[in-house]
Amino acid sequence: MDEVLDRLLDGEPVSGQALSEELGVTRAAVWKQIEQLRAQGFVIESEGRQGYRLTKCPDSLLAPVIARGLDTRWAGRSIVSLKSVDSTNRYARALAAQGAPAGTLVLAEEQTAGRGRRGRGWISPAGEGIFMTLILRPQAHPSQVAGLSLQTALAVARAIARETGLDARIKWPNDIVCGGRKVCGMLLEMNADEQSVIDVVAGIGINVHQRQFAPEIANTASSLDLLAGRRIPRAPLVRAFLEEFEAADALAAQGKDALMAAYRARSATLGQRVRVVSLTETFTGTAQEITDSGSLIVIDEQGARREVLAADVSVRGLMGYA
Ligand code: BT5
Repeated sequence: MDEVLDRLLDGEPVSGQALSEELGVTRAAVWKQIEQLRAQGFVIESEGRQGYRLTKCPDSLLAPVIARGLDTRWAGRSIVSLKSVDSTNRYARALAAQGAPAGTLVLAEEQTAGRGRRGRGWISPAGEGIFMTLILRPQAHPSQVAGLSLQTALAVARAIARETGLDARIKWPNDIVCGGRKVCGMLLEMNADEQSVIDVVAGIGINVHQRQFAPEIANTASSLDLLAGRRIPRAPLVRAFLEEFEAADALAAQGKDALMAAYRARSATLGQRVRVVSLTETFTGTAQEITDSGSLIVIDEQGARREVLAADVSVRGLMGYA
């Protein structure tokens, strides 16, 4: 189906005969694929002798749609687009284990067991969001991969801002907030031995078209459509993310300072009053910086410098923390 769609995306009419010859399949097979595309909302006119012409593309995440106009060297150069999957991170880890190259992107219309951090879930209704995982193969020591999470967050925030005009901000460690609401969560998972990283999967869930949310997130979550006041198409946002990821990669290659400066400019947390809730304690302070290992440094009320790694951090003025 991908090849037929790719050919139709050229915009020119193409005959069933030409398609069947070019792709080496029967005309009946071509017709079947055209019907499958139509069932997914692609408007394909049959213009007599001239053949098939694509006149309307739905809000699709199929690989050829994403690939059209994608301006990257390696990110998203191979795309696996799934209708439904338990978790794109789980799927991508299996692909990575089989040797999938860096830059392979797994996308799904729906997740039936989307994962958050520490055993939590990610609500992933069909057709409403972007659920995707990028496979990375950094040449790095396991202690250095924290930078990848900053890079991913920066790329997503910039992509959302670029495509929607919203002021998308990064809430440490892995949320993107717009208008004080969570619109995106990220989950990076690493596969490494003691010496080196084998692969990292960067999973990203973005709320795009939702108009309603499950009761447990109704007060904290929103979607890009609701916040922007218009329908945000998903494919351009996926492309923007891939392009911004490569741009952030180039920044990271210049050194940590360059990446951190760009990150700081998009942070909802750094420089703000925060409340830290960990398994063992709760305290308030001012978020100051992020260390190389990815910890948040908070200066507490007594002026002590505290390193926060695994905790929930609320930012004053955001999501109900007054
Ligand atoms: C995250 O975890 O925010 C990371 C979410 C990563 C999801 C992506 S989707 C593609 C890839 N494949 C996967 O299986 N996962 C990744 P955490 O910070 O633990 O936040 C989870 C919490 O956010 C939940 O306990 C809910 O309270 C809330 N939540 C769940 N679904 C949400 C949604 N769609 N929008 C906003 N908040 C949500």
